[in-house]
Amino acid sequence: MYSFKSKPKSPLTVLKLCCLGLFFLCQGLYADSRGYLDHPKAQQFVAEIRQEESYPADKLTTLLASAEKNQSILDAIARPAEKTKTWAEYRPIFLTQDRIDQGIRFYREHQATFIRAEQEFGVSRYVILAIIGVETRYGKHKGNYRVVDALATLAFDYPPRSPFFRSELKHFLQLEQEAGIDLMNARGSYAGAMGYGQFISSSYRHYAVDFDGDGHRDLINNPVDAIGSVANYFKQHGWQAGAPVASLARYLGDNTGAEQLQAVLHRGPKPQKPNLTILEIKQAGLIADASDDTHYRDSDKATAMAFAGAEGEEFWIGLQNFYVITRYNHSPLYAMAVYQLSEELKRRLSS
Ligand SMILES: [Ca+2]
Repeated sequence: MYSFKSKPKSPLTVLKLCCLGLFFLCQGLYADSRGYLDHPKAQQFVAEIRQEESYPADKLTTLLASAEKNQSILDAIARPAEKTKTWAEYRPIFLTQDRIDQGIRFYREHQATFIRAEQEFGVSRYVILAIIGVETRYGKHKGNYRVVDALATLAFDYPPRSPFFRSELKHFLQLEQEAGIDLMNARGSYAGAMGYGQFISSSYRHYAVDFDGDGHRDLINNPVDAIGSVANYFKQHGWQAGAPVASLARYLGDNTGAEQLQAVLHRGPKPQKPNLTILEIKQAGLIADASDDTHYRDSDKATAMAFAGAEGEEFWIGLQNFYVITRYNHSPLYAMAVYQLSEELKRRLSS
């Protein structure tokens, strides 16, 4: 019986084996140190960058050489979308005592900044606070993936979203030059969203502000910049200062008007730009709760929405500011969670 172990090795065989081992070792080290540099799609990307942008070649090489393919990022993005949650299932994830208490502490720590952001941008400080609370629990969970790995993996190894993440990677390169902070080792979500408010690179470039005036736009380590930047994002997306966000509504009609009610109601996972007037919604039998109604004019644009709540169907009237929250994340459930958390934080902080 042939046995490799029992066969005596000649000095030449030993030398060959050593050489082979050294070869594989060197190849391993070589591959590790080249990261994404040898990936054909990354090479195309490099060629494009050299034509389009004035980005230093050596920096681009260093960055792509350091980027590593991360299978857990590909698993996360390809995970089948869970069944769309109902409002009854979604609300308890975000409207928790813990998240409210942590929000109160975070607000008190940065109260002057929140007040200044509200004054300068005209955006509710409680909405800014709720966004940061929903996104990262007030900066406690900003993500553990290296942003460069996330963007390179999704740009070069995930064809379905490749155009989007290639574009984000380009924005990231520019951002790295502009933001005035070291982003080479920045960490964020598996999709490359960064900092307290989880800004993707293009949003970071367009909406981040240096709110403490130190010359850097640091949304990752600096809560002051993060608070100002969320406020600026909302302002730039059409937030109306002092205007209401949404109201619970009651149906005053009867069964004969049910068809008319269904015709105005918006349901489902997509956001809707306010396309009805308050008057049209009233004519379909829906009226905002009495305490809120005084803020509305009949000509205000709004969306009438139905959510499957814990105690049955809830009707809501969403105004322009509700729509603006969906510019941050497209889900109406997300916007409703942010709104209700902001109201709860306001109530607690004002009492
Ligand atoms: Ca700053």
